Amino acid sequence: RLNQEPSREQTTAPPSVNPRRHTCTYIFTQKDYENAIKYYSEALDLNPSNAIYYSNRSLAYLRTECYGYALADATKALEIDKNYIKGYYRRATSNMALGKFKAALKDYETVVRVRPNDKDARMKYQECNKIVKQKAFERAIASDETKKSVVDSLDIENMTIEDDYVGPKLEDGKVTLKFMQEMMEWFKDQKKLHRKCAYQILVQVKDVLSKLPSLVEITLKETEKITICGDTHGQYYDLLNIFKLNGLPSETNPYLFNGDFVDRGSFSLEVILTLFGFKLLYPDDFHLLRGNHETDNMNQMYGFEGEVKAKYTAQMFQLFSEVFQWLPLAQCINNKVLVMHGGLFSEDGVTLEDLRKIDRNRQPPDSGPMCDLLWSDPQPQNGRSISKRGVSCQFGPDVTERFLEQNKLDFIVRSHEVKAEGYEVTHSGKCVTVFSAPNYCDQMGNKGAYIHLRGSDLKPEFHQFTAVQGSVHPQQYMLYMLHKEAFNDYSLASLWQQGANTTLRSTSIICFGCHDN
Ligand SMILES: *[C@@H]1O[C@H](CO)[C@@H](O)[C@H](O)[C@H]1NC(C)=O
Ligand SMILES: *[C@@H]1O[C@H](CO)[C@@H](O)[C@H](O)[C@H]1NC(C)=O
Ligand SMILES: [Mn+2]
Repeated sequence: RLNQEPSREQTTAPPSVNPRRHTCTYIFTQKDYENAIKYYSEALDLNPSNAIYYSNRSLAYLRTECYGYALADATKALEIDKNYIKGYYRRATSNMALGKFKAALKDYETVVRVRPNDKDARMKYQECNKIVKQKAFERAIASDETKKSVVDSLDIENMTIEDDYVGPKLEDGKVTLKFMQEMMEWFKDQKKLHRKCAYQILVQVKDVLSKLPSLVEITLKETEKITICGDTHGQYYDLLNIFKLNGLPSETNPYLFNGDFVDRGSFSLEVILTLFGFKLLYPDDFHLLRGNHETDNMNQMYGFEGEVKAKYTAQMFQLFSEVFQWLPLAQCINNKVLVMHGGLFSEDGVTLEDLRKIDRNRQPPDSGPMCDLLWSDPQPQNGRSISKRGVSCQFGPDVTERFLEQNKLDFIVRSHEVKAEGYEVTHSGKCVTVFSAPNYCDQMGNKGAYIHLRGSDLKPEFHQFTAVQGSVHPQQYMLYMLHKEAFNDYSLASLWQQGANTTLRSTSIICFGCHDN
C-alpha cells in the first residue's frame, strides 16, 4: 500500500512549491560536512583572520546541527569583517535553529537593509518576523489566564467509538496485555488508534507520571536484570524489533527507555503510545525518562507536533506536552548507576538530592541542572567546553570522576548521541552512551544497541542490532513538516505514497541533518 510505485500525478511537486528554493541538503552525506569542517579548521589554523573560512565552516556546522559551533563561527566571521553579509545570514540561521528568534530577526533585518532586492533574504526575514510575533502573542495569552489543563476540557466518557471502528479498545477503561498486543499489531499495519483510546492512555499516564519523583530510584535484586534503551525517535518498527529480540516488557522483563521517543521518525505517535501503554500496564517495571525532544520547542521543529496535528488534533498535542512535563529526569539503579538522557552538569557539586528537588513540571530552562540532564554531552578532554549544540555544556572525564565520587556512584548511562556501534564507553568506563535508533533517519548507517544491567554485578552488557526494513521512509514526516505550508491540504497519505524518491524541495530556513538527537 504505502510502498507501491507512486502514480505519475503524485511524483510531481504541487504547483505552490517554489522551484527556485534550494533542495534540502540531507542528500549530501554527513561525511561531506565533516570533511568540510576538517578542511576549514586546517585552513583557519594557517589563516585565522579569514572571515570566509569561518562562515563556510559555520554552514558545515549548521548542516551537522552543531548550532552552538555554527553560531560561534558566524559571530567570529562578523568580528573579522562586520560588512560580511553572509556572516549575518549564518548567524541568523544558527539563532533560528537555537530558537533565538529575536536575535535572528536582527540579523535578517541587516541583510534586508543592505540587500533590498534579495528575495530569499526578504522571505526569511518575513518568516522569522512571523514567528517572533506569534511567540509574543502566545506569551500574552499565557500570562492572561492561569494555565488550565487540557484534561479539564476533555469529556472522554462521552466520546463515542463509531461502530465501524474495529481496532483495539481499552478493557473497562484499562490497558491490558491483550490491548497492548492488539495495539502494536494495529500500528504495525499503519492504522490509527481511536482518539478516545489515545486520550484515555494520555490522561491515565499523566496521573501515573505526576506521582513519580524527578529522580526515580530502583533496586534490582541479585537475580534481576533491566534493559536500558536509548533514543528511539519515532522508529516504530525498530522498537518492535527490540521487543522481538529482547522480549516484551513484563514484570520480569523490566525496561528503561532513556528519552527522545519522538521527533525525526514518521511513527512518533506509535512509539510513544506503545511506551505509555506499557507504563500503564507495568508502572513499577517499565521506566521512561525525559529527553530533550520531549519538549515543545523540539516538537515544533522536528516533527512530533505536526504528526499529532495531522493524525489527531492540536488539542491532543497540548496534552502530550503536559504529559511530557511529568516525565522523570533521571533514574538511579541500586544507588550505583545513574541514568539520564543528556549527561552531567555545567557546575561541580550537584548532588542526587539536588536532582530529587528539581521542580520538573515545565519546559526546560536555558541553563541549570534540569537543562544539563537533558542536553549535555561528554567530551574526551578534561574540563568543560561550550556545547557544540549551543545548549548546556560538554563535560570531561574529570568532571564525571568528581561527580561519581561525590555521589558514591559507579558510572552513568546516557543517550542523546548517535553512535556507529549503537553504544560507546568513554571516561575510563565511567560514561556509557546507548542509542537505540538504528540507521538513524534512514541515512546514518549506525547500529542500535541496548544494555542489560544485572543486580548481581551492575556491569553493562551490550546488545547490538541493525535496522529493520520499514515500508515508509522514516523522514517522510520530516518532509511533510518542511513542506506543510506549500502543501496546504495535500493529504498525508498521498505524501507518503510518493515514496522515498520524492522530489520535494525545502521551504525551511533550517535544513535538517541528523546530528542533533
Ligand atoms: C565558501 O563557500 C562558498 C559556497 O557557499 C564557495 O563558493 C566558496 O568557494 C567557499 N570558499 C572557500 C574559501 O572555500
Ligand atoms: C455527556 O453528555 C451529556 C449531554 O451533552 C451530558 O448531559 C452528560 O453530563 C455528559 N456526561 C459526562 C460524563 O460528562
Ligand atoms: Mn537527545
